[in-house]
Amino acid sequence: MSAKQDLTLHYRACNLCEASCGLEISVVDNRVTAIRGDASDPISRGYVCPKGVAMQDLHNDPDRLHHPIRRTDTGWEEISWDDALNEVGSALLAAKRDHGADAIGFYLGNPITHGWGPILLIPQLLSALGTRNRYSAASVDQQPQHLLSYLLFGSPLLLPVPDIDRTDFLMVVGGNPLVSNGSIMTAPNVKRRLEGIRHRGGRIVVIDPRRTQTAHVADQHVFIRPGTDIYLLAAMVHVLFDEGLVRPGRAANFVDGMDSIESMVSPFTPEAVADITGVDAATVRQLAREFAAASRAAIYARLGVCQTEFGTSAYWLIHVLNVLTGRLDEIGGWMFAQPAFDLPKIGAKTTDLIGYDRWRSRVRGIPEVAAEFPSVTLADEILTPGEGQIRAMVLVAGNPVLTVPDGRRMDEALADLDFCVSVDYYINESNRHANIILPPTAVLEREEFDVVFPAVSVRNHVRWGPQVIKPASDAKSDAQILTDLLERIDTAQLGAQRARLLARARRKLLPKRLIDIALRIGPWGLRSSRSLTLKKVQKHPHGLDLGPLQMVLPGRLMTKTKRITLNHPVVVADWPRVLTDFARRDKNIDLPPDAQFLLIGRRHLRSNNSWMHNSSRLVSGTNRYSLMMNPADARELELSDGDQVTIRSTVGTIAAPLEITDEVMSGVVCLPHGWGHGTRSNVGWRHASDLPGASLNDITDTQRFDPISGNAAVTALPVSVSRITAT
Ligand SMILES: Nc1nc2c(c(=O)[nH]1)N[C@H]1C(S)=C(S)[C@@H](COP(=O)(O)OP(=O)(O)OC[C@H]3O[C@@H](n4cnc5c(=O)[nH]c(N)nc54)[C@H](O)[C@@H]3O)O[C@H]1N2
Ligand SMILES: Nc1nc2c(c(=O)[nH]1)N[C@H]1C(S)=C(S)[C@@H](COP(=O)(O)OP(=O)(O)OC[C@H]3O[C@@H](n4cnc5c(=O)[nH]c(N)nc54)[C@H](O)[C@@H]3O)O[C@H]1N2
Ligand code: SF4
Ligand SMILES: [Mo]
Repeated sequence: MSAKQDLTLHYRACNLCEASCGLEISVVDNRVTAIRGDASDPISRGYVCPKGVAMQDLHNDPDRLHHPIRRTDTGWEEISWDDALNEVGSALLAAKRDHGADAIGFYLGNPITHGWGPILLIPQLLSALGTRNRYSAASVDQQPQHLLSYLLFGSPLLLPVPDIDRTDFLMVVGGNPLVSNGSIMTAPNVKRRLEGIRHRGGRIVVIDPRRTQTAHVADQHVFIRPGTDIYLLAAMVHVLFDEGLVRPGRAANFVDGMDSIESMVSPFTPEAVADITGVDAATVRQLAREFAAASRAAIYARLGVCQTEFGTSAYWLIHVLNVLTGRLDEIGGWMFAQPAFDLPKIGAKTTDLIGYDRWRSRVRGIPEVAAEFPSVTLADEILTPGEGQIRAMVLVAGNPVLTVPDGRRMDEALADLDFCVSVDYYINESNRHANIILPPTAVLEREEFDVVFPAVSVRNHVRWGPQVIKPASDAKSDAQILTDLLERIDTAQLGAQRARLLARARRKLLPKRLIDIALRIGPWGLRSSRSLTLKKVQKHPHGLDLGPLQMVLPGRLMTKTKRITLNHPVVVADWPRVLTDFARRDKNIDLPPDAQFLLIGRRHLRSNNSWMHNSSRLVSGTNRYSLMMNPADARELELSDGDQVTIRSTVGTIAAPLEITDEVMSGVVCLPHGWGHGTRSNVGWRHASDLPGASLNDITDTQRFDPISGNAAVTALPVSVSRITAT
């Protein structure tokens, strides 16, 4: 038989970013030979980005781990799954027995958010372990959004998205969807969707300290001084009140506390914020007026707003602007998806996600958000002796040494543990300190049902992801690894008989039976005309389109009162801090004496946080590590393009080649994170380790964070830059 006859085509969604594009995957002899966009996918319609195509490299990568490994004095050795899981179970239970449950730390990374397995199993594992020391990448990312969704709408997972397919005016603040492909906004082929706005005669405005790829396709780009969005947004709200543009519409029936916001924003006149933000007063007024006047509009913000010291209060103003102008839950506005698997409800009812500040972190007293502490204090909790000190760590799909502020200290902390287990298929900068690494199957080797991203999609949809290639017979998925570990913990804690019963129930229910039940009782289930069941969903290999977003409020609110308290006491209590900072900035004290620039981050279409740099097809050309600087600043410092420079913060110093470009505003420098694989020894991704670069998070600061949500403030980092002189 020729290879051609062996070729089979498979369809499923890409899980490398939130866009969830449909893929057409060619397989010959159980090997991926090509990946294309699936033209029949009703949501992504054939779009695919270079990462989706490069997914095959992940499956064919010789550096990928396929068997559990254990660290020994002389290096890593392969061990059996049974030995590995037994050792992990005993070590975690020993830490709990000797030091208490909080001695076990848990860090969940970003890449496995798509699958049902980790999402449904991790809460069970955490509750069996009983630890409060839970951390995730969310606290270097979107924690302000979760907290505000909990405070305003009643579930941290009830996250509104801009209805970009029907809006006439989209304001993007601190997001670069053309590169990130949309975040907390599942919108495959964002470019086509943004072009749609302009074809309808609408407008796109981008607020960003860099003229990004998204800014290039917008009608207007406004440079803003990093970290000052809160003042621009407050001034826009001020203009709405001042000019009588507050028109909440239907929301007035279920939103309380709108009037009191007027006095909160009264100091923030367009004139008062102009020097601080770098946005002149006329532009602030124009933005507010245009936003208020558009027939359908939404203001959307992401990392540039969340990753600041005022992440929660600034992002709150995004909600306020949408509510006051009548955009909440209106077509073309700020809407909620209706996922077939209703995670905002199921997650809220079956876990301890619902809540805020029920307990605080031991060392720095930072409030929990959705039962998590922020990653900015993980190293403190490992390195500070005392009751509750973390001594054993579980790392799942994460690389905190490169992705959490002050990576060097995180590195030190992980090296200091008594025990560390990682669930990951690479030896990365973090789990090189692990005692045991448990490698899961990769995406195409497992069935997948996305329980997360349909909840933040700009169009309702559902799909089942079949297994495309068969893994080795002894391979385990993330879900199987977690289940096996849970069984061992249960056996030790509950006794063999009860553990066996629990395990049997779990195996019966997960995943298919549970997904089927969730679909049947969900918004598109048996009480709707769609009558969705898992079987019906599986009949649509390209995914099932459930149509545009629908108005769901106030019915979908999960607050106790079924109303929204817009002037929420948590935000009101933070306001004096905002006012104090404003007064300080007003006196022009913006940078510490020895800093010249504010550093911002950058993402590239062919990079993905700290990983996928082992794929040679992804790490060439423009996907590179460089420090962007405005020509005027470079001239003043007498620096030339390509110069090697040092970037110094209060935390540390790293080096980078300079790239001079007027893309970044004066006073701002810009560097990507997730690089620097060659700066640490014994990492397993060999190609990535040969690449130049350093880790941006070696100079970010764990003391810079939003004290309300705990989110890391990695943007607007004060730094100084100087040429490395040859010695
Ligand atoms: N300075 C700065 N820091 C940042 C950011 C920033 O903008 N600036 N962004 C932040 C954001 S938004 C995020 S989300 C975090 C991400 O932070 P992390 O989640 O900590 O890091 P990643 O690089 O996404 O995770 C990579 C690891 O997951 C593993 N992995 C990939 N797929 C799977 C899988 O299917 N199963 C398992 N078990 N493992 C898998 C990879 O092999 C890799 O080792 O970084 C944050 N850090
Ligand atoms: N190709 C690719 N896609 C990805 C990822 C990736 O690493 N690579 N990561 C994924 C993940 S985990 C996430 S969370 C999303 C993130 O999705 P986005 O938030 O869309 O991604 P970023 O490119 O980090 O966009 C942040 C923007 O904020 C700007 N910015 C920085 N500081 C400020 C500020 O103070 N104010 C304002 N207004 N803007 C500021 C930056 O210049 C940048 O353009 O992307 C996801 N998609
Ligand atoms: S944009 Fe790229 S990485 Fe993201 S889901 Fe689509 S193909 Fe995958
Ligand atoms: Mo993220």
